[in-house]
Order: sequence, then C-alpha cells, then structure tokens
Amino acid sequence: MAGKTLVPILGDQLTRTLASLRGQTKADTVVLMMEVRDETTYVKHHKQKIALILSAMRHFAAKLEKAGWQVDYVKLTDKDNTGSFSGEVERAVKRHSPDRIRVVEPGELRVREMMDAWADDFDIDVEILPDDRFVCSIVDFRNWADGRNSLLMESFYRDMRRRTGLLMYGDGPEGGEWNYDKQNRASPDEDMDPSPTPRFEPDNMTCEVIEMVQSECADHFGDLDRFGWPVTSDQADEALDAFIAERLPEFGKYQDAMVHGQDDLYHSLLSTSINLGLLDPLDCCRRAEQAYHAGDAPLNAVEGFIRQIIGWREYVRGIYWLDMPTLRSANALQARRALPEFYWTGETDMRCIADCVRSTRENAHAHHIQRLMVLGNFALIAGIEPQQVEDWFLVVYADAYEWVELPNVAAMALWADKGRLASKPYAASGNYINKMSDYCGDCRYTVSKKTGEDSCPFNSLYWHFMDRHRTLFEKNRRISRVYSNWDRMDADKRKAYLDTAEVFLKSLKPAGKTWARD
Ligand code: FAD
Ligand code: DLZ
Ligand code: SF4
Repeated sequence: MAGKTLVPILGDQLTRTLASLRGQTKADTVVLMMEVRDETTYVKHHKQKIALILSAMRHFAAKLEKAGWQVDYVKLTDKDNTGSFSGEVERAVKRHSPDRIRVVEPGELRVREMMDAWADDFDIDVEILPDDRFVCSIVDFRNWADGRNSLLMESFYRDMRRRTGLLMYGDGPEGGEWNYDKQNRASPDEDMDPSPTPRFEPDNMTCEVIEMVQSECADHFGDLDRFGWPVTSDQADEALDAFIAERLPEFGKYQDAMVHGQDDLYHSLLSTSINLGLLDPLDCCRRAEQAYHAGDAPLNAVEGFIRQIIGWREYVRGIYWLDMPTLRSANALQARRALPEFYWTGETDMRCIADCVRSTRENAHAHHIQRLMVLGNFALIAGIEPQQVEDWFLVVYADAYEWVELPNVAAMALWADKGRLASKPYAASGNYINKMSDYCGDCRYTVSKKTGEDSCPFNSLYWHFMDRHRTLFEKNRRISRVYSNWDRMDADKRKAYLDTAEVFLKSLKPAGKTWARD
C-alpha cells in the first residue's frame, strides 16, 4: 500500500502478529503507543494493574523498535500529553501526516465509539480490523446467537471444539464426553501441594513505571510491593511452561477449592498475559492438549482448562458485544444496596471475604471461585447494586477489561441480565463455602448456625434472597425445589432467617470514599 500508515496499538494489543501490523512494511509505518490519563483513571484501577499494562507496553515498544519498527511512544507524564486516545491520535496525525490509520478493534465499546469518530474528526481514512486473536469473531458470535432461544455456553463451546479441532476424536469429543466438570469439584485436602507460580522480579523499566504509578496514582486501591507479573511475551511463555508442567495435572480436580492464605493453588494465572496479548489463547490450549497426549496431564484437567479459554472466554466476549450497551445498566433483580466498605478495606469478620479482599489488594488477583462464590455471591444475595459491583471488579483485578469483566459480573455473578447467560443464579449459603474451603473453621461466625447473632451471614442472606425473589424464581425448574424446602420450615424458623438477614443488612457500612471513580 503506497504512502504512510499510522498504526495505533492499545495497551491490551501487545501481540507481534497483530492484524494491523501484518502486511505492513516497516519503512511506511509509524506505530503509535499512548499512555493516557483517561485510561488509567476512567475507573481508578488497582496500582498493580496500571503498572503491569504500562510496563508491558514499554517492553513491547522496545521490542518492536529493536525489530526495526518506527515507534512513536507517548509517556503518561510527557508534557503535551492530552490524556486521551483521540487527543493523542490527533497529535500523531499532525506530527506524521499519515495517509491512513490502521487499527485493530478495541476490547471496549467506549473505545470503539472513539475510534469510529476518527475518520471524520481527523479527515483521514481509518481501517478498523477485526481482532483475530479471538477464535470467534464478533460477527460469527452474532450469527451463532441469532434466532436461538437459549444461548447456553455449552453448545457454543462444542462448536468451538469442532472449529479448533481441540480434544476431538474424529467427529466426537476425546474420551467420549464434552465436559468433565463433575470430576473437577474436589474440596481442599492434604494431598494438595501446588508448586508456586513464577514471579518475575521487576527490571529497571518496570521499577521506573512502579515509581511513577506510586506517585501519580497514590489514591488508587491496591499494593505494589508484590508486583511479579510477566511483562513480556518471553516471561509469559515461561509462566505458561511452568503451569503446564507443574500445575495443570491437578488444575481440574482442585479448580473450585479455596484455601486461606494460598492464593494461586493450581490456577494458571495466565489471564493477565492472555488479555494483554502476550500469550495466544489458542497456543495455550494446544500446549495443554499436547500435555494430555503425552500422558502428562489427565483429560479432566486439560478439558477444563481448554473450556475456560475457548468456551467461557470467547463466550463472554461474544455476549459483551451482543448485549452492550444495555448490559451496563442491567439490573433484573432491582438491587439497590450500596457496596459495603469492606470490599475495599477487607475489614470484616467474614473470614472468606476478608481473605479474598486481601488477595485482591496484594496481588490484583483472586481466582474464579473466590470471585464468583464468595465476592460475587455475597453481592448477589445482599442485593448490592450491579453498577457498583461492576466498577469494583473492573478496578481491582489486573486482568479486568470491560469486555470480560462485565458479562462475568453482571450476567454470571449477579443475574442482572435475567438469566440470559446463567439459567439459575449462583446463590449459595455458607454450606457451599465451607465444603470448598478451609475458611469457616476459624471464622468468628458459625457456618452450621442458621440464624441469630453468630450465624454465618451467607445462611440467612441466602434465604432472604430466595424469599424476596420468589415470584421470579419459583417458576424456574432448576430452583423451584428450594421453595418446597422453604415452605416445609415452620413459620418461626422462616421469620428467624429473615430477621437475622435484616439485622445483618442494616449493619453494613457503605463505602465512604469514592475508590472507583472520582
Ligand atoms: P484459570 O483458572 O487458570 O483459567 C484459565 C484461563 O481461562 C484464564 O486465564 C482465563 O483466560 C480463562 N477463563 C476462565 N474463566 C473465565 C471466564 N469466566 N471468563 C473469561 N475467561 C475465563 N477474567 C478476566 O480475564 N478478567 C476479568 O475481569 C474477570 N472478571 C471476573 C469476574 C467475576 C465475578 C467472575 C466470576 C469471573 C471473572 N473472570 C475474569 C474469569 C476468571 O475468574 C478469571 O479469568 C481467572 O480467575 C483468571 O485467573 P487464571 O488465569 O488463574 O485462570
Ligand atoms: C487499562 C489501560 C490502562 C490503565 N492504561 C492504558 C494506557 O495508558 N494506554 C493504553 O493504550 N491502554 C491502557 N489500558 C488499556 C485500555 O484501557 C484498553 O486497551 C481499552 O480499554 C480497550 O480494551
Ligand atoms: Fe464465610 Fe460464613 Fe464461612 Fe465465615 S462461616 S468463612 S462468613 S462462609
């Protein structure tokens, strides 16, 4: 293509084979990378998340330059930085007078709307390419969803298995089953002995970014002391190798387990690298599949890992683009309560929540069951307003971008989309947390106590939730049985549950400070 091309690369597009770079000649291309205030503060992200993204961006830019690309890199503290993607693209157009802009579609609708305006605003040709780092394009997902009554993840996942050929045996699934989840629900036990996840000592470039974040984002949530995320594709590869060799074999079995103070267990901790573009999701799946064929990891573990990536990850991205912008304001259960302060401080006697918030603050990470069945479950049954919960999840996790955070929080955890994604709400009493963790033993609340002052709050809140949404849920065949149990209890017991929950809900202190947004 004749003439000069400006190729903006966003902070979560750090992939050497990105569609916008493919087919470009180095001599005619200017790559633009922008650290901008709007992105670091549209919600006040965890300090580690900002440090991770900016450090990974700087390392990626250095690698491109080394490979001979011309990179125009704007730092957050540069004097003339306008603070926004559009402002920086406009300045770059003036600096370089390109003939066109070529860019990969962004992960978020908010940014897509900015990009859509560039052609008119800057009077230039703008080519917005599909992000083919996903297996299923936005258009393909729309076609898949079109005309279906139910958008079950499982049927989408089977299509993705067929499309990628992963764990296929002829036309059918390897081992005869598509899904081995039933084997993936072991409680924690003494056989657990996970190898530690590799941590990467910050180099000079990362240390410089950490210092900047420390001073520029001092009032943001989260600690920086334990920063050890992979910031380059080489480090991410090393983390993937270690996971496949050491933790994948037990990943399936203990996928839902939670242990106080043990933050990673057998999880991969690869979501930050995959979402930034440092790892290719399909490559991760193929590596896991090879381990299965080599006899190094069992089928239930490998299928479970692959399902999270080509199943859930692709599916929630499809749902995001299908249901935005309404998903952002969805509130099917009319939940209106303010987010309690302990989501930020961790100061609560509920040991499960305190441990999950601690891990979140220290690591910018908590694993899936902690997010879903402790933090999400509490917000669901306590009736916390979805938009406040969504902001919290978007702020606190290093892997959080709206395309993946919002469907997981609004649709999966909070049932705000009225069951389009999850046919029944993920509501659970203390019994589930007790079965899957060691949290309850040392908790100041008693998990076996159903009502009264020392009873586990999850127990009474669970029934309060079920009772207040009875009209909606009792017709749902997957939960109607719950109401038979409720109706069998005597009236005094039911009243004790509801009164205990009311007293607890009244005691919740709303977050006094605006941690998420200014
Ligand atoms: P593993 O347990 O090792 O899983 C392997 C990979 O599968 C992950 O790296 C991830 O890429 C993918 N994956 C697994 N589950 C999901 C899922 N439900 N959606 C999308 N990808 C999935 N994930 C994010 O990447 N960003 C988020 O902002 C995010 N917010 C969440 C909020 C809630 C309420 C819930 C319930 C889940 C959320 N998840 C999110 C999904 C999941 O919790 C994280 O992907 C996972 O904990 C990351 O840790 P890991 O890499 O060790 O995952
Ligand atoms: C999340 C984030 C942050 C904190 N900072 C930047 C940044 O300074 N520059 C950048 O290019 N990207 C950043 N990002 C990631 C973007 O928010 C992300 O690319 C869009 O939300 C699209 O998913
Ligand atoms: Fe959490 Fe209840 Fe167990 Fe305490 S007793 S750790 S509040 S589930």
